[in-house]
Amino acid sequence: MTRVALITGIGGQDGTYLTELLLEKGYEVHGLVAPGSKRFETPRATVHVCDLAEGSNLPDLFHAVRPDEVYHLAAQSHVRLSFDLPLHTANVTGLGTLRMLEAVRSHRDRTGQPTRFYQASSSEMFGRAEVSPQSEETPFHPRSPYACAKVFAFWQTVNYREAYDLFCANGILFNHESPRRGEDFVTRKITLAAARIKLGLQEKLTLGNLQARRDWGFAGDYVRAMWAMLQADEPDDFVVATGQNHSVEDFLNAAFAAVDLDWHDHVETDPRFLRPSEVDDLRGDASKARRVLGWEPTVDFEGLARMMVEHDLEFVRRSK
Ligand code: G4F
Repeated sequence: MTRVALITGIGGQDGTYLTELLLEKGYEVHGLVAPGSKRFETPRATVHVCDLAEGSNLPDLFHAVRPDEVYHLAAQSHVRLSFDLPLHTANVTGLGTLRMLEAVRSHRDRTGQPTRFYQASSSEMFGRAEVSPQSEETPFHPRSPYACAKVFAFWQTVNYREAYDLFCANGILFNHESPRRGEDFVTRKITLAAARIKLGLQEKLTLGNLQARRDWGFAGDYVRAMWAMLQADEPDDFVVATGQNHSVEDFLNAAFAAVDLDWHDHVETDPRFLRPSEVDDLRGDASKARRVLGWEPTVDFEGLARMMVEHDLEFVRRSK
């Protein structure tokens, strides 16, 4: 029997990598996109429109799609923006997850279909963590409206598992990047700028906090962990991370070195890009995912920066 997957946020970085992985594995893939969002075209997945800020068509969508697995990736996922739009973020990122969980529960109760649910939880939930590296045992201390909404969604996911005996798993993913990363996130902002500066199309790059440290991995690796979580014998929560962290400054070094430039000649900082409360230092301990899921990352920090810069050089040349 062909398995059916439903991916919310199918047009985003993770949604596109996950779609490719599931199609390779022979799934029938459906996706949800927000109304008015850039159309995600793929001949091999069926795309439906759904506004997770209200979710009124979710029961009909579940009835039509009958998903075996749901990957809930959609969110207002930009941390800085969540300070400007806290209510919107709470609604889409927090309550949107609850709307999905309710759809899974009522679909199971109506049809008997035991849909498995993956929640895209985030390392941002650790926020001002007092221990390093952070694991599934580390207490949360969220530092943004986005992270607070993700903590709400995390516990709702655990509660639906415990209260209704649903297969619900949280993937606590540390930062994961790729050439498909949105241009507002710091890694892609840097690699695009390095490419444009190299090609003489830009002079300066303006950033915020260069000292923040993140555990950056490759998104293509991380979607394999999402899939593995829904194939496990028991539903559970897993940290997904490389175990190494670096500062924004380290990423600048790696990206600009890949085009033989010195970032000090091109980068300036502006308080506009600072956050009212910052997460200074995150590093994940993914030993449980390695042990239980057999998951391993394949791309290291330098490899990731090089992959993104090489892509962006070509991308900028083509779009000149
Ligand atoms: O790239 P960022 O915006 O990612 P952040 O805030 O760590 O969140 C990302 O990863 C999370 C974990 O997977 C996700 F949950 C979340 O949805 C998102 O995908 O910022 C990284 C760091 C921050 O400390 C920020 O202050 O870079 C610093 N930074 C410095 N200058 C900047 C900039 N970030 C952005 N976006 N833009 C800047 O100019």
